[in-house]
Amino acid sequence: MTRVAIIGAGPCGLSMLRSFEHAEKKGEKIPEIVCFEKQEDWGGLWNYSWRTGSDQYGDPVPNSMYRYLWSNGPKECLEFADYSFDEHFGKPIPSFPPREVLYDYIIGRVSKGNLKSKIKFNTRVINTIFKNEKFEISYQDKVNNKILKDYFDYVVVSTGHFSVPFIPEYKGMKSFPGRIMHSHDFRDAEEFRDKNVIVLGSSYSAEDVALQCNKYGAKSVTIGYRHNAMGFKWPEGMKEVHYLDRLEGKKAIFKDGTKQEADVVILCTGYLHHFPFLEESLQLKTGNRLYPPKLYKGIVWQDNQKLLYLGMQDQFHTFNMFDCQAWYARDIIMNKIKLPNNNEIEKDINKWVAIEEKLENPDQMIDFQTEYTKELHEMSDYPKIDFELIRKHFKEWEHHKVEDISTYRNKSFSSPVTGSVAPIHHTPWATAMDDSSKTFLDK
Ligand code: FAD
Ligand code: NA7
Repeated sequence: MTRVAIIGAGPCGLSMLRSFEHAEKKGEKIPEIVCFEKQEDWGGLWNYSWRTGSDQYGDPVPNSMYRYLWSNGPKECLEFADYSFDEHFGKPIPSFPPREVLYDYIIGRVSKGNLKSKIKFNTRVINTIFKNEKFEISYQDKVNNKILKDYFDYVVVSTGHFSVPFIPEYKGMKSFPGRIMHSHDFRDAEEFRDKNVIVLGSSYSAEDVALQCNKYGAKSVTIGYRHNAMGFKWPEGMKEVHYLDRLEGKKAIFKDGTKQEADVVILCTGYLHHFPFLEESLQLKTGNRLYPPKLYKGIVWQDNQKLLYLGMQDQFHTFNMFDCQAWYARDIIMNKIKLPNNNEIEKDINKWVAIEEKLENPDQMIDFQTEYTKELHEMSDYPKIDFELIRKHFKEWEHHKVEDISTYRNKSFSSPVTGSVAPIHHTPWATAMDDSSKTFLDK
């Protein structure tokens, strides 16, 4: 019998498990599946952990999410086609839920069957080699500190790529008397109340960590961008300046001449695609981009087509794109989709990469990833979902952010699955301090 290893039980790994469950429910014979998850529970980044550094077994903590994290895009854009928000919550809910609410939704979909029994928790894959037409996986049972081996026909890598921080060094860091940290270790903005906070970076983490610090009472927040300013209309107490030149004592000195008193520097400088658990010839090597090279349809490893990667792209689309990828990967594994020859594979990858390299603005990037997801969607029996509506929502959301970065989370969108319109949340995001499910779902 075909044996499949899934590495990671975050949203992508769970999409993979769910795709097989769908096929099984239709009466199809599915392969034997073993999912390895190094944490003690499922949900990936959405399974919040207070821990930073390493866990009780000495294993690096993968979690990068923090308290008070609210969805950074409309929930309607990530909705599962086979499990709507209305179905899970029994009523329409607002468009930008906090982490705990989204976690509940992700887990709700997979909790009903027996998928959990396919996952080995507290189990870290430490090495994967391909020999004699099989993958040999070595893994550590963390609780008993035992190293074991198993053999598989296919491997699905769904370990995410926002867990291993990229940490640059700036002049003066060694003697800076305050705290220097990466957003990977950021857990609670309350810590920075009344502090002068420097945030470096110009992407999602910089934007959200800076806003969080401002919202929870930082004295000042100064964002230092390297290439392109985010350029939002920042609320009082925040500013965006050009690139940190150096730290001198407690002063942060920027290339544009700005000097700012600093208590803490938070590096929102992104993450590494890091796969130390794969032999080198199997490792995807890429930065955070919309079409990493060497992946056919963004999934199939060009040099060994029995190795499949999920969710390795930079992401506008998330959960339903992961689903489309998983359904496609499942159909390759189950021989329902035949891969073309190597030339065709090469040509297809090059085509997507060439388009991706010419993208200039968020609207074009949204179009690109929507086209990619739609193409995948058409190749499997993933249920109906309105990706045109999602495209429209993403563009509207981008424009809301430009209008006012403090209010975009107060808006409402309609479901691409059920058509229902989200109610406006009872409290505007800027003054909603309590992010518990209970408070969010109240009324
Ligand atoms: P992950 O969620 O990272 O899950 C990977 C899993 O693999 C983890 O459980 C990990 O323990 C496991 N694993 C890793 N290595 C091994 C190993 N060697 N052996 C066994 N198991 C292993 N997306 C949104 O849609 N909306 C948001 O608002 C949003 N906010 C975000 C905020 C932050 C701070 C970050 C970092 C990301 C955010 N994202 C958001 C994107 C997020 O990456 C995706 O939503 C999603 O979590 C990706 O799922 P994944 O399964 O690919 O990876
Ligand atoms: P991203 O989106 O990969 O962005 C990384 C940012 O880091 C980007 O703005 C880079 O700016 C910046 N960067 C990288 N190196 C440096 C240095 N040396 N100095 C200053 N700035 C630097 O990662 P995020 O953490 O923001 O987002 C990850 C996920 O979290 C995302 O999907 C969200 O859903 C939440 P550059 O443009 O290269 O100058």
